[in-house]
Amino acid sequence: MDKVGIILAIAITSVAVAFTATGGLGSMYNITPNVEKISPPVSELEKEALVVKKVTEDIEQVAKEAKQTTEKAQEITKEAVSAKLPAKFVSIPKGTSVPGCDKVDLCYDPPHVTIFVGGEILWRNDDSSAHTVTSGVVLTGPDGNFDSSLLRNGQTFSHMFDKSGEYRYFCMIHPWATGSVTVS
Ligand SMILES: [Cu+2]
Repeated sequence: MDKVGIILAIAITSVAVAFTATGGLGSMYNITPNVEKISPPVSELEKEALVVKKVTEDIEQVAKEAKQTTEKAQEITKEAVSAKLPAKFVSIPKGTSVPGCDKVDLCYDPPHVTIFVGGEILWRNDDSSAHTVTSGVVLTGPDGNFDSSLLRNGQTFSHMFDKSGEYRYFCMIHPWATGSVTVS
């Protein structure tokens, strides 16, 4: 039974009880009933007690369900918050295709990012030349953790980091361009 149902049930019960207590239509119109009442199986008081007991049980049931619903909602909220942290953004700025960005450590901007386990990084190529975001170091080459392949101007690449550690990456076309992600 829902809340409205319970309120209705209480209202109807109250009216019925009041009606019976005052002697029904007979007393309302001050007419003495000339037909003997069919003797009820239980007294009016017992009937009333049963109704009150039933309503109380219904209210307890609704309260229990409401508590369970609240707990479930809190659980879902907690899961949603931990599951979807906003991605951190890294730009590949204009000029990364020309050696020199490495001198000021701005071939990727920002070049070093720290995130939590489960965090995501989104790279976007804001340069006119094509670049890659390839995990590994120039000396030993790609390590296979992630690779954007060729990103043209305006294209993006994202990667979610499930394990803690230090991830270094570089551009396959312009090897002076390097960056890193620290996952803690
Ligand atoms: Cu490049």
